[in-house]
Amino acid sequence: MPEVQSEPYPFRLDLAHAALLIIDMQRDFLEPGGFGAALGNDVSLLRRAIAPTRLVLDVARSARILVIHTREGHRPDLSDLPPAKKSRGRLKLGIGDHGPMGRILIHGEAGHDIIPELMPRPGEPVIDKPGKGAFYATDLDAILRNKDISQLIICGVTTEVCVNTTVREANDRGYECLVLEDCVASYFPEFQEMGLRMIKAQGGIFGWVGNSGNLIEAMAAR
Ligand code: TIU
Repeated sequence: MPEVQSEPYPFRLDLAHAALLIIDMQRDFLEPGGFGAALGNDVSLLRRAIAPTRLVLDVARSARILVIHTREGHRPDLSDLPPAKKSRGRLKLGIGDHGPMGRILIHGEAGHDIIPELMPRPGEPVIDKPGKGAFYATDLDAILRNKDISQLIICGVTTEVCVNTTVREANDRGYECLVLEDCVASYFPEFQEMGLRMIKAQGGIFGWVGNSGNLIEAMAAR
């Protein structure tokens, strides 16, 4: 079994039972005019995760590892949007409102789509999630169990919000998570650092933290 250099100790990658999970690499978070920008954030901080994630995606596809993408978003009639989420932030431009890339975080709108650099291929499951965690109100757990997956390699945005929430949900469900630090990103440098430290502290209380180079090296050596 290839060992991926990571913290707090090497991650033993079981390729037959591993999936790559790419979280919410959507235009609404990574491009100007979307939800991330509406929250007052500089989206350029997230874009540094694109190139390394693309490399990992290519390697996973070549190795025939299951690739799963997620998107945060809501139905056009907003019936799956909790009023508390809709009102949060007292935003001028919030979820469901009309922005430069269509209605913000709404299924079918341009901004809700995954960025072109990481566009899913046919056959790669895309999980539409109404919450921050990818397990809440989705069929992700069923898909992973049906495909006998027990390990998740995690990329995506943002580190302290949807990535951390998903890693915690996955950990409680018995999955082993390897988070690639250069393939996840935050609008806040201090949350990037602390979001990763929270995962790997206390003997890897939620999982492991490595990087794209460690993973690609381990897979090449196998
Ligand atoms: N605002 C923020 O940092 N993130 C989100 O709202 N969603 C995700 O992290 N995907």
